[in-house]
Amino acid sequence: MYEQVKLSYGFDELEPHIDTLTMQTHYGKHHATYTKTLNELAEKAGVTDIPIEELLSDLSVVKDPALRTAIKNNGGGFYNHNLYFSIISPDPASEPYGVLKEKIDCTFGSTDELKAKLKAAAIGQFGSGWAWLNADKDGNLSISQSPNQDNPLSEGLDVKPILAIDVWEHAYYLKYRNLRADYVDAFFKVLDWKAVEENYDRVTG
Ligand code: MN3
Repeated sequence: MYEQVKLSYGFDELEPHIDTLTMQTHYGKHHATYTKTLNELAEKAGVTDIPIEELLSDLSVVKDPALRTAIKNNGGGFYNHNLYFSIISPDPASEPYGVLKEKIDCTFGSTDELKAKLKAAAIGQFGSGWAWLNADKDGNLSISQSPNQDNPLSEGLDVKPILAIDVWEHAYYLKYRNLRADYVDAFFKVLDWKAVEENYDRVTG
C-alpha cells in the first residue's frame, strides 16, 4: 500500500505564497487520485510490495505495456508529490547549510546561482512537468527537468531527486495564472532547506 505523505502543516499555512484552494485541490484531489490509482494498478500488476523508488527505477517488472505506462504515470504522480509536499513548510529553513551547502557552493557558486538555474529549468519545461535538484550516491549534484509525471528515476538517470518543483498548471494557476516565474519565486519562499538537506544525507549516506 503506497501512502500519501502526511502534511506537517495546514492547507492555509503556506499563504500567501501557495494559496489554500490550490493546496486543497493539489494535495486533496490530484495527489490523492494519483495515490489511489497507483494502488489499484499495483494490485493488478502484483507489485504492491516493491518500494516506489525501486519500482519507478525498474518498471520492467510490470509485463503488460499499458499497465507499465499507467504505473509510470500514476506512480510518478504519487512519488513526485510526496517529495514536493515534504520539502515545503510554513516555517522553512531559508538557506542550505552543512554538507549540502558546501556542495552547492562548489558546484553552482552559490545558493542564489543554484536557485537561478532551478528557476530556468522550471520555466523552461515546456508544458506540464517538473524541475529537479538531484544527487548521486557520491554526493554530486545536478539539475534536470521532466515532462508529465516522469522523474529522474523513471528516466533511468543514476541519481535521486532531493528537491522537486511542480510546474503543472494545477500547482499555480488559481493564484498565479500564466505567471509561472512568480510561482517559482513564491515556491522558494516556502522551500525548507532542512528537508532538502535530509534528503541529500539520505541519498549520500
Ligand atoms: Mn502537481
